[in-house]
Amino acid sequence: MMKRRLIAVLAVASCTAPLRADPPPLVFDLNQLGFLPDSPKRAVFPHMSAEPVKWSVIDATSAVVLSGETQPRPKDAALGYHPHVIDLSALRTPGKGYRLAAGNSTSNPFAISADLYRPLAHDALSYFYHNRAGTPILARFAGGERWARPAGHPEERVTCFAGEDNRGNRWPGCGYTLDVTGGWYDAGDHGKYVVNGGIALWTLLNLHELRQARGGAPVFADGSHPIPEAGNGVSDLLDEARWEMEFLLAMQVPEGARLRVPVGQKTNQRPLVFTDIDGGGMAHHKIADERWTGLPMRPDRDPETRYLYAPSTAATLNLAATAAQCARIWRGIDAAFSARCLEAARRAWAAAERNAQVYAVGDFNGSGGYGDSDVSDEFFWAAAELFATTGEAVFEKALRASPHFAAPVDKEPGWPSVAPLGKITLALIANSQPQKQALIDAADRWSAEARATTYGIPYASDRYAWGSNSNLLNRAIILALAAHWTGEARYRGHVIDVMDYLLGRNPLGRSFVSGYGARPMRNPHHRFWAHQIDPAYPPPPPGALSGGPNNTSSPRSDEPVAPPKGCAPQTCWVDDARSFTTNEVAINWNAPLVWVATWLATSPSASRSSASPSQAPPKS
Ligand code: 9MR
Repeated sequence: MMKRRLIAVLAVASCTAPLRADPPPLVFDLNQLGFLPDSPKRAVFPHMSAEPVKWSVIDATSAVVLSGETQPRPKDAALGYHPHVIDLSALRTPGKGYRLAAGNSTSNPFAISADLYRPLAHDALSYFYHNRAGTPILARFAGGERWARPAGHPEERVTCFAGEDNRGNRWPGCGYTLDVTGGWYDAGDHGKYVVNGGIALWTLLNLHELRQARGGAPVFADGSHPIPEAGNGVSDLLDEARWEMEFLLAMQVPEGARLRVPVGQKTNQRPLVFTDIDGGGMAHHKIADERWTGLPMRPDRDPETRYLYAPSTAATLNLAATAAQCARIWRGIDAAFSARCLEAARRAWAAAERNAQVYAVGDFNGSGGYGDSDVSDEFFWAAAELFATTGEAVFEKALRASPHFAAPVDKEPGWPSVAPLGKITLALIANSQPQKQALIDAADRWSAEARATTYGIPYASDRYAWGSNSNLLNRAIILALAAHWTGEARYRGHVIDVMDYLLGRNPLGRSFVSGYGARPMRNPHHRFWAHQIDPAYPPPPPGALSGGPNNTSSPRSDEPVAPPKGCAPQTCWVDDARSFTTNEVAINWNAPLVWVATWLATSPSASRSSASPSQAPPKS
């Protein structure tokens, strides 16, 4: 890790361009896009006084269309002010150029529109095209020349890392090479990780499956979205997802391969003991650079040698789960691909059962760890997907034997905690009432949290972890599913609370999504969208989500720029490419943004209820 950060600091120090100044603060914290006509609409007005304040909404002609008084909440100790809630839900007439006014303050213009989230759904999905490895990124799909680039890592034929890691453990390598060209880059770095690829891919595929369950035409119908495969007769969402699925399949260890890996060891201790295993069917944990590169770095210029790293049980189960999901989705679309997925999923499951304790350990230089010492949830998730696809008793038995089967959903999904993904699949595909109920119960708890928080979000904890914005979105997915199953509007209201928060109703008054809102995130930690570091590089395209506030693992000693010490939890964020703990972007964070934005663009309560995001939006 250290190396990457040092190089990044040097790159910054040698750069003469001024860092882009933040736009001036807004006085109202509100969704900077605006609101859906039929949704709850709330803004927060930070104020030192506890007395209510009169407010009004004016339209584009400056006519007052709504007015009222703020609802002051008790002073928030960490923020140091009274958050005054402004409820403008009665404003329903579609239009642009509305402004909120109170005292001497006037907000930026916002819209009331049923189409509010349609462009965001597309741009958030485009994130994945932009981050494809192994193929040139073409201007006509990327929204302009500045985001075009040559293929990164176009011929990724690689073998396993052999040699010493940072702790002096000697890794033995493997006797083969794999062609793992393609897939998506994980985040700001150029690593490709099966564990994180798994949840990101599952999330996009689940969006497709939810639409199937609702009985509508596919979301992102063929030809509606700017990617090279548009027009091939398959939904563009599935085309994008397949780009990653093919990569995950390529990460599978060849049949019969013997490997020496650490078994049963959960930490990077020294010495690691290597055991000979039949690794056939497992999935390599990652393919990544041997050493960290700095910012900026166009992927085709990456000078580092890339290696496969040892397989892990968690990666193998990510492959089993997503390949099983693939098998049922592509059954009627491409039978050969579906069969290939199912065969890979079965082999991966068998390999994980045979090698149930191969944890991702090893202290390597050029990539993140994605280490997880509890794979019981990965076993549950994979069994759920295999059961939903095959209906076979062996998978049902594995499910019922899992501690996760009857457990409540006590946490939103995330790359280390995937049990909820299995529960969602069992509820949605296998129509399991108990699993549905467990998810609805979680939605109820988060709904209660929303009522208790200053900014009205379904997340009451003061702990904002690395990628906290995705934790909120992953809760929003479950809240949306609860709305789908119960028809109760309040769940949808909390989904909107999450989007309101991400797009400006937060104590920073910032939108965490590039290109969206009056004060969007501009300077992500990303090796190509590195305009802040080097003006020859592009800014982020619209639709990329920042990881968000982090007060649990930020700042790090190797982080050149970080949020101020003692920051209030929701303000521990800085729009700076050098703050990788708060302002990185990643596939597992953008995937739930696609899910939620698409759901809001197409969900039944929206007035354009049957609409799919069908027209590609104009690119900025
Ligand atoms: O998202 C990951 C977060 O949950 C971890 O706390 C963090 C530190 O291990 O790593 C994050 O994942 C990074 C990965 O290791 C490498 N690519 C960039 C990812 C996002 O920052």
